This record gives sequence, structure tokens and C-alpha cells, in this order.
Amino acid sequence: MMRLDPESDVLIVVDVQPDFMPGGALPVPDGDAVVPVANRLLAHFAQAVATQDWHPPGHLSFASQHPGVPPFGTVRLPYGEQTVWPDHCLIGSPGAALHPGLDQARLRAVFRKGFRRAVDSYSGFVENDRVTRTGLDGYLREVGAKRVFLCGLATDFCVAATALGAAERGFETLVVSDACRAIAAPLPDGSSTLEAAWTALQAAGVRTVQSQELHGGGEPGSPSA
Ligand code: VGL
Ligand code: ZN
Repeated sequence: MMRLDPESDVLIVVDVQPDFMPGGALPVPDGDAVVPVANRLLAHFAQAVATQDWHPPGHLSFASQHPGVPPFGTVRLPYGEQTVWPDHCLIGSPGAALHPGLDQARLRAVFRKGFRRAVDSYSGFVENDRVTRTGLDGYLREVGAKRVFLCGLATDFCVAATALGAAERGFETLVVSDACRAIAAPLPDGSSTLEAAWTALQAAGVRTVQSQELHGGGEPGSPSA
């Protein structure tokens, strides 16, 4: 069991949006399974925030903007190599909303990313150009975060990038593995994006934890339950 500290532990719910779930525009296999687990986590954490993938029409991460390049192919953008995706998470669309089954009353803030047409963002901290900040780092410092726990979609893209960003910034970082689901796309070397993500996470000192191992809660300042 791991006791949670209401003052310094923060849960980050990554991209729990219908477009990443079965029936959505960029479905992650079994993606909807994270909703009940995320809700149980939300009940245990005094402090929680979410990230939200939020793209304008014609976003350059969309394969539709690159004739001849199929979804899951790659293109070169000024900031480097970019995987291209089916059009997804269009600003204001139902598929881009936080999932209606998510206990949003427990979320203190939502950080949107990927809203500039020319820049994608996997990390909830900084966009893929490695320059554009979301404000999440400053937020976490201001609320006294020392440990961050991540759940959501997709393990091998936005969860991994956000976890790496947290570890890089000095937060003790844990991925709640049963509260995440992956895209697990094949890579040219025969491995997958999920294997590559775990390798990078491990190298960065990110740990994993199961949701049943976490307990505690209550409001900051009150004795934890
Ligand atoms: C994501 C691909 C494109 C994610 C977002 O949330 O992991 N993946 N946009
Ligand atoms: Zn996206």
C-alpha cells in the first residue's frame, strides 16, 4: 500500500476523451476501460488535473494535411519528425470533450495542448516544438506537488511524454499502469511504440504502480483517511 499525501501528491488524468476510445476518431484499444479506474483514483487524490488534446481543423498532425502519407506514417515538420494521425480531438467537438463518464467535479484544472495548427503536443508540459509551454509545470510547483501520478491515454504517447516531462522537471513520477491503455503501433525494428515508451520511462526513473496499491485522500490540510 502506498499512502497518498494530500498536500504534495497530484494525479494527472491524460487525454481521457471519446476520440481515443472505441468508436472514436483515433481509438486506443480498450481505451474506455480507463474511465472507471480513473474515477476510483480521483476519489483517492485530493489534488487532480487533466490534460486535453485540442486541435484546430487542418492541424498538421493530421494525415489529411499530407497527401500521400497514411495515418500512422511520419512527416518532417520544422521541429522534427511527426507521426500523423486520423483527424481527431477537434476543438469544441464531442470527441474532444473530457469523457462524460469521468468524474470531472474532482478536477481542479484542465491543460489543453495541440491547439496551434503547426505544432502537435504529446506532453502535457511542453509541445512537440519543445518551446511552447502549457503552464502545467508552474501550476504543479504552485500547489506544492512533489509526486505526480499519471493515468489515461495513450500509454505510449501522451502518458509517456507527460511522465517523462514530469521526471525531467524533478517530480517523483509514477504511472498507474492499470489506469492506462496503449496504441502499441509497430516500429520498423519489430518492437512497438509501447515497448519503446517503457524503455524510455524506465531510463528516466519513472516507476509504475497499480491503482489498488494507492489509498489515502481527503482535502489538503485534513488528516488523510
Ligand atoms: C495522442 C496521438 C495524437 C495521445 C494524442 O493522447 O496519446 N496520441 N494525439
Ligand atoms: Zn492529438
